[in-house]
This record gives sequence, C-alpha cells and structure tokens, in this order.
Amino acid sequence: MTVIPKSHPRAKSLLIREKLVNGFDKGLVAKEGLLAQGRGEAFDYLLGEKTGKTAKKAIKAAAAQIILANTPVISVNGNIAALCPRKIVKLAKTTGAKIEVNLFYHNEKRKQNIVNALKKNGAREILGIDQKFKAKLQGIDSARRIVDKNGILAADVVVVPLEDGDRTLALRKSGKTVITFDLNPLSRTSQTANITIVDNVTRAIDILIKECKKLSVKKPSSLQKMVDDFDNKKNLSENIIEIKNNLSRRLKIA
Ligand code: PTJ
Repeated sequence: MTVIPKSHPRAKSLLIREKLVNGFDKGLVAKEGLLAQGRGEAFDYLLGEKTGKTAKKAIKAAAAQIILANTPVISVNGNIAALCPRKIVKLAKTTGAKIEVNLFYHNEKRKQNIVNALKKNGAREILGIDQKFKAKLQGIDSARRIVDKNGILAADVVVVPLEDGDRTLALRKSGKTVITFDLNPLSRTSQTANITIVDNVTRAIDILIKECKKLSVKKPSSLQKMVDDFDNKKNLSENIIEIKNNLSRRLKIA
C-alpha cells in the first residue's frame, strides 16, 4: 500500500483514491470503478472538495425520507464497498434499512467478496446473493436488473450511491423513491433521482448518519414536510451555481 504523507496538499483525495486501488486489489472494485472514481475526483475538485449548502439540504431531505420509509434498501456496488463499508453498515443499522449488493459489471466472485467485506464491517444480513430470491426489475437490460425480491424489488425507498444512469429511471418507473450520492450534478442519475446528494460519498455519509439520528425523534408529519419542501431539480441548479461561484473565487485568487 502506498503511504500518502499527511502533509501532502491533496492527501485526503489521494487517500480516497488509495481505498479504491486497495479495493480493486482485493477483488471488490471493477476496473471500470477506477475510472468512475477519476470522474468523481474531477467533479469534487470543481466543488472545492467540501460539502456545500445544497448537499446539506439534500442530506436533510434524504434523512427524512429514509426514516419515513417502510422498507428502505441501500444498494451497494464495488466502489461503495471499497470506499465506506463500515459507514454503510452504520447507516443501515441506524435506519433499519436492508443492504443489497447489486452490480453493474456482473461478477459472482466480486459479489461474494463484497458480501464478505460488509460482514467484516458488522453487517449481518446482506441481500442480492441468494439465487432463491432472484427477481427482475422491469425496464432495464443491464445486470442491475437482477434484484432480490425481498430487497430492492419490495423496497419503497432505495439508496443508490454512485449509480450509472438507467436503473434510477427503472426504479422510479416502478414507483420507488430514489436517493443517490453523485458528484456529477448533470449525470442522468442525478437528474432522475428524487433526492441527489452532490457530494463525495465519503464525506456525505457521516452527515447523513448524524442527520438520521437527529431526525428520528421528529413527527412523521414534520418529516413529510421536509421531503415535500425539497425540490431536487432546483437544488441541482443551485449546486451548479455553487460550482460556478467556487470557480470564480479560484480565478480571483489565482
Ligand atoms: O461495482 P459495479 O459493477 O456495480 O460498478 C460500479 C460503477 C461505479 C463502476 C458503475 O456504477 C459505473 O460505471 O458508474 P458511472 O456510470 O461511472 O457513474 C458513477 C457516478 O458516480 C459518476 O457520476 C461519478 O461522478 C460519481 N462518483 C464517483 N466517485 C464518487 C462519485 N460520487 C460520489 N462520491 C464518490 N466518491
């Protein structure tokens, strides 16, 4: 493992990159997952590598929506398993959500490695590997169509961090509420989800867990109001303005 000096000006970003590379070496991450990480890094740079106001707003709405859910499910792919397995387990335990492994680049061995990594980090039940419960999500042709009938298929709210386009639409069409983490505010997933957290999942997930704990004592009616008051399209537009303002500030400093 490469040692990243703490004094390096980009140490945080390099450490996240190392997690992905280690995840790849351990058979958790698809080759393509390394490219996805690179794309994310570029957008994170534009965001100023911090959790902005719009991300905080989306996190609040997401927390309210997860608490209100009857059958929430967190979908885990290779990148998430490498980046924040412990936090995913913590989010699931805090909210009562189920965890399901669902891959775009289908590979049974990698699926099993991801299950093992999640179990090592405290997960008990993980859906998405038992052939008995295999079901098909309509409206999608990629490997992501294979879901668990007691998990994503039955869910009312699905959290899909670092997603690739068409599943979000298929989930929405089947009546589910979709929450995503995506550093690219213009991606199809970002634009199609009900709630998009435009932030690095490694930063935002801690805030989401805290927010879920904080909001768990609130009345359902006030949680519902938080969800109803949130406008994803508007928030994404404001996020792009945040990026623009960040770049303008950088130009002035340079
Ligand atoms: O493990 P698999 O087979 O399910 O494959 C997972 C990947 C991520 C490879 C697959 O879903 C994929 O190809 O995704 P895309 O289409 O590259 O989209 C990933 C999105 O996540 C992009 O919009 C990236 O900007 C964004 N992203 C990358 N890293 C992060 C991120 N968003 C939040 N936090 C990150 N750390």
